[in-house]
Amino acid sequence: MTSQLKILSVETLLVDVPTIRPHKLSVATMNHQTLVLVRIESSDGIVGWGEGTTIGGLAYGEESPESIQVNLDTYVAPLLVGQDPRAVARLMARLRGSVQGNRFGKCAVETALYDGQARRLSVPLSELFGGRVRDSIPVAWTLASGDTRRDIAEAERVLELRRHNVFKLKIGLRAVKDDVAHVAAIKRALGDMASVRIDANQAWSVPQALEGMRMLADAGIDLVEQPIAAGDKAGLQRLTQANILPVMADEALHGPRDAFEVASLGAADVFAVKINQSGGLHGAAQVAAIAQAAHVGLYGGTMLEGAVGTMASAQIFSTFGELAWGTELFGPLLLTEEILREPLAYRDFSLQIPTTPGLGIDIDEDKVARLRRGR
Ligand code: MUC
Ligand code: MG
Repeated sequence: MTSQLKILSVETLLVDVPTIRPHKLSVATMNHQTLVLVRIESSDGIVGWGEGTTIGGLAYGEESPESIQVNLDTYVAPLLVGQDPRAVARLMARLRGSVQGNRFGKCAVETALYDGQARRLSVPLSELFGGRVRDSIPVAWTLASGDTRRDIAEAERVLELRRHNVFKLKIGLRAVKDDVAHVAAIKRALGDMASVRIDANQAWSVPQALEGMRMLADAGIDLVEQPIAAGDKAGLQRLTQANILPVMADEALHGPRDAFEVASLGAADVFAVKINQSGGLHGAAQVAAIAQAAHVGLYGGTMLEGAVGTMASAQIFSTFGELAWGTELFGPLLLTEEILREPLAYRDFSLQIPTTPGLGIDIDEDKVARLRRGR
Protein backbone atom coordinates (compact mmCIF):
# COMPACT_ATOMS: atom_id res chain seq x y z
CA MET A 1 0.00 0.00 0.00
CA THR A 2 2.63 2.55 1.10
CA SER A 3 4.76 1.73 -1.95
CA GLN A 4 2.08 3.49 -3.98
CA LEU A 5 2.40 6.65 -1.97
CA LYS A 6 2.11 9.64 -4.30
CA ILE A 7 2.26 13.41 -4.27
CA LEU A 8 -1.28 14.57 -5.08
CA SER A 9 -0.80 18.32 -5.33
CA VAL A 10 1.78 21.10 -5.21
CA GLU A 11 0.01 24.37 -4.52
CA THR A 12 1.58 27.85 -4.37
CA LEU A 13 0.05 30.76 -2.47
CA LEU A 14 0.96 34.44 -2.26
CA VAL A 15 -0.04 36.03 1.03
CA ASP A 16 0.32 39.83 1.39
CA VAL A 17 0.68 40.95 4.99
CA PRO A 18 1.23 44.56 6.17
CA THR A 19 4.32 45.19 8.33
CA ILE A 20 3.97 46.70 11.83
CA ARG A 21 5.82 49.84 10.59
CA PRO A 22 7.71 50.82 7.43
CA HIS A 23 10.91 48.74 7.23
CA LYS A 24 13.51 50.90 5.44
CA LEU A 25 16.39 49.16 3.69
CA SER A 26 18.79 50.90 1.32
CA VAL A 27 17.17 48.96 -1.55
CA ALA A 28 13.47 49.24 -0.62
CA THR A 29 10.99 50.46 1.98
CA MET A 30 8.69 47.62 2.95
CA ASN A 31 5.15 48.43 4.04
CA HIS A 32 4.09 44.84 3.54
CA GLN A 33 5.66 41.46 2.99
CA THR A 34 4.52 38.94 0.38
CA LEU A 35 4.83 35.43 1.75
CA VAL A 36 5.36 32.79 -0.95
CA LEU A 37 4.04 29.53 0.47
CA VAL A 38 4.09 26.03 -1.00
CA ARG A 39 1.71 23.30 0.18
CA ILE A 40 2.43 19.71 -0.88
CA GLU A 41 -0.24 17.10 -0.16
CA SER A 42 0.36 13.37 -0.53
CA SER A 43 -1.93 10.36 -0.81
CA ASP A 44 -1.34 9.37 2.85
CA GLY A 45 -3.01 12.66 3.86
CA ILE A 46 0.29 14.26 4.96
CA VAL A 47 0.67 17.94 4.12
CA GLY A 48 4.08 19.64 4.07
CA TRP A 49 4.67 23.40 3.93
CA GLY A 50 7.56 25.41 2.52
CA GLU A 51 8.31 29.10 1.92
CA GLY A 52 10.20 31.00 -0.78
CA THR A 53 9.73 34.57 0.39
CA THR A 54 11.97 37.40 -0.84
CA ILE A 55 12.26 41.13 -0.01
CA GLY A 56 10.91 44.17 -1.87
CA GLY A 57 9.65 42.53 -5.08
CA LEU A 58 12.67 42.56 -7.38
CA ALA A 59 14.61 45.16 -5.37
CA TYR A 60 16.68 42.70 -3.32
CA GLY A 61 17.09 39.62 -5.50
CA GLU A 62 16.48 38.46 -9.03
CA GLU A 63 13.39 36.38 -8.17
CA SER A 64 10.07 38.10 -7.41
CA PRO A 65 7.15 36.52 -5.51
CA GLU A 66 5.24 36.33 -8.78
CA SER A 67 8.10 34.76 -10.75
CA ILE A 68 8.67 32.21 -8.00
CA GLN A 69 4.99 31.27 -8.12
CA VAL A 70 4.67 31.02 -11.90
CA ASN A 71 7.88 29.00 -12.24
CA LEU A 72 6.81 26.56 -9.55
CA ASP A 73 3.31 26.17 -11.00
CA THR A 74 4.46 25.81 -14.60
CA TYR A 75 7.71 23.86 -14.41
CA VAL A 76 8.20 22.36 -10.96
CA ALA A 77 4.78 21.06 -9.87
CA PRO A 78 4.43 18.76 -12.92
CA LEU A 79 7.78 17.12 -12.07
CA LEU A 80 6.57 16.30 -8.56
CA VAL A 81 2.91 15.30 -8.85
CA GLY A 82 2.53 11.49 -8.96
CA GLN A 83 6.02 10.90 -7.48
CA ASP A 84 6.83 9.22 -4.16
CA PRO A 85 7.12 12.06 -1.57
CA ARG A 86 9.49 10.01 0.62
CA ALA A 87 12.29 10.15 -1.98
CA VAL A 88 13.17 13.77 -1.16
CA ALA A 89 16.83 13.71 -2.25
CA ARG A 90 15.95 11.97 -5.53
CA LEU A 91 13.14 14.43 -6.24
CA MET A 92 15.40 17.41 -5.57
CA ALA A 93 18.11 15.95 -7.83
CA ARG A 94 15.49 15.54 -10.57
CA LEU A 95 14.41 19.11 -10.09
CA ARG A 96 17.98 20.42 -10.24
CA GLY A 97 18.44 18.52 -13.49
CA SER A 98 15.46 20.26 -15.11
CA VAL A 99 15.32 23.70 -13.47
CA GLN A 100 18.16 26.24 -13.54
CA GLY A 101 18.45 28.90 -10.85
CA ASN A 102 15.22 29.52 -8.93
CA ARG A 103 16.85 29.12 -5.53
CA PHE A 104 13.81 30.44 -3.66
CA GLY A 105 11.35 28.10 -5.37
CA LYS A 106 13.68 25.14 -4.82
CA CYS A 107 14.01 26.04 -1.14
CA ALA A 108 10.23 26.21 -0.73
CA VAL A 109 9.72 22.82 -2.37
CA GLU A 110 12.56 21.12 -0.50
CA THR A 111 11.24 22.48 2.80
CA ALA A 112 7.69 21.27 2.08
CA LEU A 113 8.97 17.79 1.15
CA TYR A 114 11.11 17.52 4.30
CA ASP A 115 8.32 18.88 6.50
CA GLY A 116 6.02 16.19 5.11
CA GLN A 117 8.61 13.42 5.45
CA ALA A 118 9.53 14.42 9.01
CA ARG A 119 5.81 14.41 9.94
CA ARG A 120 5.49 10.97 8.32
CA LEU A 121 8.40 9.73 10.48
CA SER A 122 7.11 11.65 13.55
CA VAL A 123 10.41 13.48 14.09
CA PRO A 124 11.35 17.20 14.10
CA LEU A 125 12.80 18.28 10.76
CA SER A 126 16.20 18.83 12.42
CA GLU A 127 16.49 15.04 12.89
CA LEU A 128 16.65 14.55 9.10
CA PHE A 129 19.75 16.78 9.08
CA GLY A 130 21.78 14.94 11.68
CA GLY A 131 19.99 16.17 14.80
CA ARG A 132 20.07 19.41 16.74
CA VAL A 133 22.64 20.74 19.16
CA ARG A 134 20.31 23.40 20.67
CA ASP A 135 16.57 23.83 21.34
CA SER A 136 16.57 27.62 21.20
CA ILE A 137 18.51 30.24 19.25
CA PRO A 138 19.29 33.91 19.96
CA VAL A 139 17.35 36.32 17.75
CA ALA A 140 18.43 39.84 16.79
CA TRP A 141 15.94 42.60 15.86
CA THR A 142 16.35 45.05 12.99
CA LEU A 143 15.83 48.75 13.67
CA ALA A 144 14.80 50.26 10.34
CA SER A 145 12.12 52.88 10.93
CA GLY A 146 14.46 55.53 9.50
CA ASP A 147 14.04 57.67 12.64
CA THR A 148 16.69 57.65 15.40
CA ARG A 149 14.35 58.42 18.33
CA ARG A 150 11.76 55.91 17.20
CA ASP A 151 14.47 53.25 16.79
CA ILE A 152 15.78 53.90 20.32
CA ALA A 153 12.27 53.65 21.80
CA GLU A 154 11.66 50.43 19.87
CA ALA A 155 14.95 48.92 21.06
CA GLU A 156 14.25 49.87 24.68
CA ARG A 157 10.79 48.30 24.50
CA VAL A 158 12.00 44.91 23.18
CA LEU A 159 14.98 44.92 25.58
CA GLU A 160 12.55 45.43 28.46
CA LEU A 161 10.47 42.50 27.16
CA ARG A 162 13.68 40.41 27.09
CA ARG A 163 12.87 39.68 23.44
CA HIS A 164 16.06 41.02 21.78
CA ASN A 165 19.41 42.37 22.97
CA VAL A 166 21.15 42.36 19.59
CA PHE A 167 20.18 45.06 17.10
CA LYS A 168 20.95 45.35 13.41
CA LEU A 169 20.58 48.84 11.98
CA LYS A 170 19.72 49.33 8.34
CA ILE A 171 21.75 52.14 6.81
CA GLY A 172 23.00 53.28 3.40
CA LEU A 173 20.38 55.82 2.33
CA ARG A 174 22.11 58.87 3.84
CA ALA A 175 25.63 60.28 3.68
CA VAL A 176 28.10 58.03 5.53
CA LYS A 177 28.66 60.52 8.37
CA ASP A 178 24.90 61.01 8.88
CA ASP A 179 24.33 57.27 8.97
CA VAL A 180 27.18 56.86 11.46
CA ALA A 181 25.72 59.63 13.65
CA HIS A 182 22.36 57.77 13.68
CA VAL A 183 24.04 54.47 14.60
CA ALA A 184 26.27 56.05 17.24
CA ALA A 185 23.28 57.76 18.91
CA ILE A 186 21.48 54.42 19.18
CA LYS A 187 24.57 52.66 20.56
CA ARG A 188 25.06 55.48 23.11
CA ALA A 189 21.45 55.11 24.27
CA LEU A 190 21.67 51.32 24.64
CA GLY A 191 25.21 51.12 26.02
CA ASP A 192 26.51 47.73 27.10
CA MET A 193 23.00 46.28 27.35
CA ALA A 194 23.01 45.50 23.63
CA SER A 195 25.16 44.51 20.69
CA VAL A 196 24.68 46.93 17.79
CA ARG A 197 25.52 45.98 14.21
CA ILE A 198 24.86 47.54 10.82
CA ASP A 199 23.72 46.34 7.39
CA ALA A 200 24.26 48.71 4.46
CA ASN A 201 22.79 46.29 1.90
CA GLN A 202 25.56 47.02 -0.66
CA ALA A 203 25.09 50.81 -0.54
CA TRP A 204 28.72 51.87 -0.03
CA SER A 205 31.81 51.99 -2.23
CA VAL A 206 35.02 50.50 -0.81
CA PRO A 207 36.42 53.94 0.26
CA GLN A 208 33.07 54.85 1.88
CA ALA A 209 33.04 51.51 3.68
CA LEU A 210 36.59 52.00 5.00
CA GLU A 211 35.69 55.48 6.26
CA GLY A 212 32.37 54.29 7.72
CA MET A 213 33.91 51.25 9.41
CA ARG A 214 36.58 53.35 11.15
CA MET A 215 33.91 55.64 12.59
CA LEU A 216 31.63 52.72 13.48
CA ALA A 217 34.48 50.98 15.32
CA ASP A 218 34.99 54.13 17.42
CA ALA A 219 31.24 54.16 18.18
CA GLY A 220 31.38 50.62 19.62
CA ILE A 221 29.64 48.78 16.76
CA ASP A 222 30.28 45.02 16.62
CA LEU A 223 29.76 43.93 13.01
CA VAL A 224 29.36 45.32 9.48
CA GLU A 225 27.12 43.40 7.05
CA GLN A 226 27.44 43.51 3.26
CA PRO A 227 28.62 47.14 3.05
CA ILE A 228 29.52 46.97 -0.66
CA ALA A 229 28.23 45.41 -3.90
CA ALA A 230 27.52 41.68 -3.71
CA GLY A 231 29.62 40.97 -6.80
CA ASP A 232 32.72 42.77 -5.48
CA LYS A 233 34.38 39.90 -3.65
CA ALA A 234 37.83 41.48 -4.01
CA GLY A 235 36.42 44.60 -2.33
CA LEU A 236 35.00 42.52 0.52
CA GLN A 237 38.42 40.91 0.85
CA ARG A 238 40.04 44.38 1.21
CA LEU A 239 37.53 45.36 3.89
CA THR A 240 37.96 42.13 5.83
CA GLN A 241 41.72 42.27 5.64
CA ALA A 242 41.72 45.92 6.79
CA ASN A 243 40.81 44.42 10.18
CA ILE A 244 38.75 47.37 11.37
CA LEU A 245 35.58 45.49 12.31
CA PRO A 246 34.31 41.98 11.58
CA VAL A 247 32.75 41.87 8.09
CA MET A 248 29.73 39.69 7.31
CA ALA A 249 28.86 38.52 3.79
CA ASP A 250 25.14 38.40 3.01
CA GLU A 251 24.04 39.15 -0.58
CA ALA A 252 27.48 37.90 -1.76
CA LEU A 253 26.41 34.36 -0.78
CA HIS A 254 24.14 32.63 -3.27
CA GLY A 255 24.84 29.13 -2.09
CA PRO A 256 27.84 26.84 -1.61
CA ARG A 257 29.82 27.96 -4.67
CA ASP A 258 29.91 31.59 -3.48
CA ALA A 259 30.61 30.43 0.07
CA PHE A 260 33.64 28.52 -1.18
CA GLU A 261 34.91 31.52 -3.16
CA VAL A 262 34.41 34.03 -0.32
CA ALA A 263 36.01 31.68 2.21
CA SER A 264 38.96 30.94 -0.10
CA LEU A 265 39.57 34.66 -0.62
CA GLY A 266 39.36 35.42 3.10
CA ALA A 267 36.67 37.93 2.07
CA ALA A 268 34.47 37.69 5.20
CA ASP A 269 34.77 37.00 8.91
CA VAL A 270 31.15 35.87 9.19
CA PHE A 271 28.57 34.33 6.82
CA ALA A 272 24.86 35.20 6.99
CA VAL A 273 23.42 31.78 6.09
CA LYS A 274 19.97 31.98 4.51
CA ILE A 275 17.97 28.97 3.40
CA ASN A 276 16.38 30.73 0.42
CA GLN A 277 19.57 32.41 -0.79
CA SER A 278 21.30 29.01 -0.47
CA GLY A 279 18.67 27.28 -2.62
CA GLY A 280 17.32 25.19 0.25
CA LEU A 281 18.09 23.44 3.50
CA HIS A 282 20.88 21.25 2.13
CA GLY A 283 22.42 24.29 0.43
CA ALA A 284 22.34 26.18 3.74
CA ALA A 285 23.94 23.25 5.56
CA GLN A 286 26.69 23.18 2.90
CA VAL A 287 27.33 26.92 3.25
CA ALA A 288 27.64 26.40 7.02
CA ALA A 289 30.01 23.45 6.56
CA ILE A 290 32.26 25.51 4.28
CA ALA A 291 32.28 28.33 6.84
CA GLN A 292 33.19 26.00 9.66
CA ALA A 293 35.97 24.36 7.66
CA ALA A 294 37.39 27.82 6.86
CA HIS A 295 36.98 29.19 10.43
CA VAL A 296 34.43 31.73 9.23
CA GLY A 297 31.80 32.59 11.89
CA LEU A 298 28.12 31.77 11.41
CA TYR A 299 25.00 33.91 11.65
CA GLY A 300 21.51 32.63 10.85
CA GLY A 301 20.02 35.13 8.39
CA THR A 302 16.50 35.80 7.17
CA MET A 303 14.72 37.02 4.04
CA LEU A 304 12.02 38.24 6.44
CA GLU A 305 10.07 35.07 5.89
CA GLY A 306 6.90 34.31 7.83
CA ALA A 307 6.49 31.43 10.24
CA VAL A 308 7.17 28.62 7.74
CA GLY A 309 10.53 29.87 6.43
CA THR A 310 11.48 31.09 9.89
CA MET A 311 10.93 27.71 11.48
CA ALA A 312 12.56 25.88 8.56
CA SER A 313 15.60 28.11 9.11
CA ALA A 314 15.51 27.52 12.87
CA GLN A 315 15.35 23.75 12.40
CA ILE A 316 18.43 23.74 10.17
CA PHE A 317 20.34 26.34 12.25
CA SER A 318 19.69 24.17 15.31
CA THR A 319 21.97 21.54 13.73
CA PHE A 320 24.98 23.88 13.18
CA GLY A 321 27.83 23.00 15.53
CA GLU A 322 28.76 26.67 15.84
CA LEU A 323 26.46 29.71 15.67
CA ALA A 324 28.61 32.35 17.36
CA TRP A 325 26.78 35.39 15.95
CA GLY A 326 23.23 34.14 16.67
CA THR A 327 20.36 34.67 14.26
CA GLU A 328 17.84 37.25 13.08
CA LEU A 329 14.80 34.97 12.78
CA PHE A 330 12.29 37.67 13.73
CA GLY A 331 10.31 37.79 10.44
CA PRO A 332 6.88 36.87 11.92
CA LEU A 333 7.27 39.64 14.54
CA LEU A 334 7.45 42.26 11.78
CA LEU A 335 4.04 41.21 10.39
CA THR A 336 0.58 42.27 11.49
CA GLU A 337 -1.09 38.90 10.80
CA GLU A 338 -0.51 35.53 12.45
CA ILE A 339 -0.92 32.46 10.21
CA LEU A 340 -0.28 29.88 12.95
CA ARG A 341 -2.81 28.54 15.46
CA GLU A 342 -0.11 28.89 18.13
CA PRO A 343 2.43 31.69 17.50
CA LEU A 344 6.18 31.02 17.61
CA ALA A 345 7.64 31.32 21.10
CA TYR A 346 10.14 34.19 21.55
CA ARG A 347 11.49 34.60 25.07
CA ASP A 348 14.77 35.25 26.89
CA PHE A 349 16.20 36.86 23.73
CA SER A 350 15.68 33.58 21.84
CA LEU A 351 13.33 31.65 19.60
CA GLN A 352 12.28 28.30 21.06
CA ILE A 353 12.46 25.45 18.55
CA PRO A 354 9.59 22.96 18.87
CA THR A 355 10.24 19.23 19.25
CA THR A 356 6.97 18.22 17.56
CA PRO A 357 7.11 16.53 14.10
CA GLY A 358 8.17 18.33 10.92
CA LEU A 359 8.59 22.08 11.16
CA GLY A 360 6.75 21.91 14.48
CA ILE A 361 4.12 24.52 13.55
CA ASP A 362 0.38 24.33 12.98
CA ILE A 363 -0.78 26.48 10.05
CA ASP A 364 -4.24 28.03 10.29
CA GLU A 365 -5.33 27.05 6.78
CA ASP A 366 -8.60 29.01 6.98
CA LYS A 367 -6.67 32.16 7.85
CA VAL A 368 -4.21 31.57 4.99
CA ALA A 369 -7.13 30.99 2.60
CA ARG A 370 -8.68 34.32 3.67
CA LEU A 371 -5.40 36.24 3.26
CA ARG A 372 -4.15 34.72 0.01
CA ARG A 373 -3.91 36.89 -3.07
CA GLY A 374 -6.67 36.45 -5.65
CA ARG A 375 -8.83 34.23 -3.46
C1 MUC B 1 19.14 41.52 5.00
O1 MUC B 1 19.79 42.05 4.10
O2 MUC B 1 19.78 41.12 5.94
C2 MUC B 1 17.24 40.63 7.21
C3 MUC B 1 16.82 41.33 8.30
C4 MUC B 1 16.28 42.53 7.83
O3 MUC B 1 15.79 43.44 8.49
O4 MUC B 1 16.38 42.58 6.49
C5 MUC B 1 16.83 41.34 6.03
C6 MUC B 1 17.66 41.36 4.83
MG1 MG C 1 21.71 41.70 5.06
